[in-house]
Amino acid sequence: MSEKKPGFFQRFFGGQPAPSPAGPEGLPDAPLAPVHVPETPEPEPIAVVEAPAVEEDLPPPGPPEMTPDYVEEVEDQLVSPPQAIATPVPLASAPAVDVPAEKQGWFARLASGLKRSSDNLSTSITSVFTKRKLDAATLDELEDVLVQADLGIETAISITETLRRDRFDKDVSGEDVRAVLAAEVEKVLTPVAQPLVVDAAQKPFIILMIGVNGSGKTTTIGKLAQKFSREGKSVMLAAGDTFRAAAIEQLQVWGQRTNSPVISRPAGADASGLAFDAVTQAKAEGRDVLIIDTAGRLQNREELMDELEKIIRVIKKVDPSAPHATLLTLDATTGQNALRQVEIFGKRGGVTGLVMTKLDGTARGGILVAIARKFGLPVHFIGVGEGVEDLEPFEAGDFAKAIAGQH
Ligand SMILES: Nc1nc2c(ncn2[C@@H]2O[C@H](COP(=O)(O)OP(=O)(O)OP(=O)(O)O)[C@@H](O)[C@H]2O)c(=O)[nH]1
Ligand SMILES: [Mg+2]
Repeated sequence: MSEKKPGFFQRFFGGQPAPSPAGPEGLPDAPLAPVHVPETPEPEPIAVVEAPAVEEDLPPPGPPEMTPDYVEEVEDQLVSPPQAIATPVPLASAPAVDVPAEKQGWFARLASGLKRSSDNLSTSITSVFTKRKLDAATLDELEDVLVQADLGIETAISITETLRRDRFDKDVSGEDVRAVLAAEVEKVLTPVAQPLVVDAAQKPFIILMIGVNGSGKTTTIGKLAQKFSREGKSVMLAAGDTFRAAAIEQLQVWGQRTNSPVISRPAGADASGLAFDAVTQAKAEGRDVLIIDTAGRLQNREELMDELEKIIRVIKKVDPSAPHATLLTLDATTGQNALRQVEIFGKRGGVTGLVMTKLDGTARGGILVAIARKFGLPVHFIGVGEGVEDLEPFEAGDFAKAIAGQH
């Protein structure tokens, strides 16, 4: 927490996202041996179709017209799992997990990541409060600034009302306002800052990762696998984004980096079937944690949300208490649309907790406050970079200070 090494700090301090170590497919550019994807014995006569080309920023196409039989069979004959299960990627040649040479103190990293959010706020606050007594016009201006920072109207009003009550007609400095802002943000975030508790009684503890395209699901899975492995838990990953071969390979790379076996099927296979296989196998092997990746889907694509419900239904057939955590990844750069994502994924996917990614270098970090206030869902982690170490448990006080610019 307290060590602070300037090199890494410098990377973030400009408020820009760190230079991407990612390759064209968003894969970490680590010195990895090429991933060998073994021939996978087909458990069922599953038709494998060519995964259609998907634009990076568009939602993947609807579920391939295939394998309904498989899932129907799964739902009907739950007593007998598929005869053969996809083979995990061999781990013998997996390289050691890389740890960044420079690791900066967490608060400094968060503060520098949120610098664009806090700078915007600070500049606006300073310009509103230079040489002015607190009057109604100033409070209105401040309210606009806070709303533009995505904090949400309720939080904006609550901050201006506190100032109106305590400081009306008095000299107020930008620093005073930042202190009230930090206190209010901390008050909103404290109830949602909850750690992800892995219940050891659940073997495996099943985590389903969901969210819109590119929100950081697969990367967060890699980071979580690293964290759990470090804690001595045995982790298995499931490549439930079966739409794209690249998505499966991306998870396999994370599996190698974290020494976690990855259950996969060829691209185009049914995601529910894969989830079924993975839960069955993780149970059979007595794994502590199973993390299931899913394809990115926009919340307004009905058929894709239907598919998500189907995945959950099939997981429940193997373990009615699962998924034990359904984590929604939210891209902090998205802004207001994140509110819709939480609402719809919450209803359709039964979200139990949030992970906000890409808080490094966004000017829109304030949205987390609006989300916390509106939904009250636990926020477990925040991501501040693409590396395996760039995931931290969410701390309300740190976040509040960082966004208010109280370094
Ligand atoms: N700067 C930064 N980049 C991140 C963070 N988390 C993920 N990324 C990057 O965001 C991009 C998308 O991440 P993925 O993990 O592939 O996202 P996804 O949700 O799995 O994407 P789809 O599978 O396409 O839906 C990659 O280039 C990641 O390296 C973060 O916390 N900070
Ligand atoms: Mg992905």
